[in-house]
Amino acid sequence: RLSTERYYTHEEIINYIDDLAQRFPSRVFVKTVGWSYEKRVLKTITITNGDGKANKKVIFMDGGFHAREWISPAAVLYVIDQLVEQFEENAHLLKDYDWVILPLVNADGYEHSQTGTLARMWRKTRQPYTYGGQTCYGADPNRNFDFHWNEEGASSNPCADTYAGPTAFSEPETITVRDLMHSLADRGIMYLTIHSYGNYLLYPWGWTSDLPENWEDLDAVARTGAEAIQNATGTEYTYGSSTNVLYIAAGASDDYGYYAGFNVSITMELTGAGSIGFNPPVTRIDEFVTETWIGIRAMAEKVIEMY
Ligand code: 0X9
Ligand code: ZN
Repeated sequence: RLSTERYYTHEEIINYIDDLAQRFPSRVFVKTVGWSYEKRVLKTITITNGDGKANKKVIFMDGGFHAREWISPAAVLYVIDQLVEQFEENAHLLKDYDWVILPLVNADGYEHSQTGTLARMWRKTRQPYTYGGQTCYGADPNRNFDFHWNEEGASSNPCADTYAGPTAFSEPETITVRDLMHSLADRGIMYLTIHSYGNYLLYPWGWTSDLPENWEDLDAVARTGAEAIQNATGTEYTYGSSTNVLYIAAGASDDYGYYAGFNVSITMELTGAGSIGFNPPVTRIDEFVTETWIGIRAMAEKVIEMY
């Protein structure tokens, strides 16, 4: 079973999903969808109810965009654990929907951030960019998408933490997410991308303060998630459009997923306020991932009722 008592490495994450596919061959499928810059494998796990029906609607979820946000892949693994191991009680989430999950997008950055204190706060990917004789590493994967790429809230400086990259989709990791999105878009109802921290449920747009056409639906989904968490644990989540409740930042995956055709697109910024920040102690992983699952389950139930 999944351990919520420590943070997994990239290799452990891959082994964990591979093992589930071995144990539940009629319901769980693992697929190689790409490779990181440093050639780490990127795999999705698709979770179904095993009825063999093709072309169901899809919830697509990812984690680990930003290297230092360790609680994100941990929370995504917990969602996988619940959908697979607690199948009976979550069967309603898989009746008309398949879940496609990429638990760790930025595998290189994540591994780098596990190499010691100096690297702990790493955010970006690890592809080197040379600039005026100086080499800086990585682009911000959440500024690298080709929708209003490199506009507000993104940097052209390769040494900046919000570097948009030399071009849109300069990073193999974001190409992987893009291709997945396009392959799923015609069945894609909800895209969920898990970050930390700050307790936010954010929906498009993040490149403008304007709201998309079905913003009332997006608001209802985000509110449902926030209320479910508040009722269960008392933790407060703020919900609204990215630009209006957090900050403007263009070229992110949430805007791209919505633009690509997902009806609902949500960035969830998990708990970890104050001194905990990006570094929840291992003793609190369980508390945070359980709380996250409550919110995600409630949002999925709402989306299933609406779409
Ligand atoms: O800035 C980001 O990429 C996200 N926050 S984080 O602290 N995890 O880096 C927020 C992204 C919100 N979405 C858009 N601005 N489109
Ligand atoms: Zn993030």
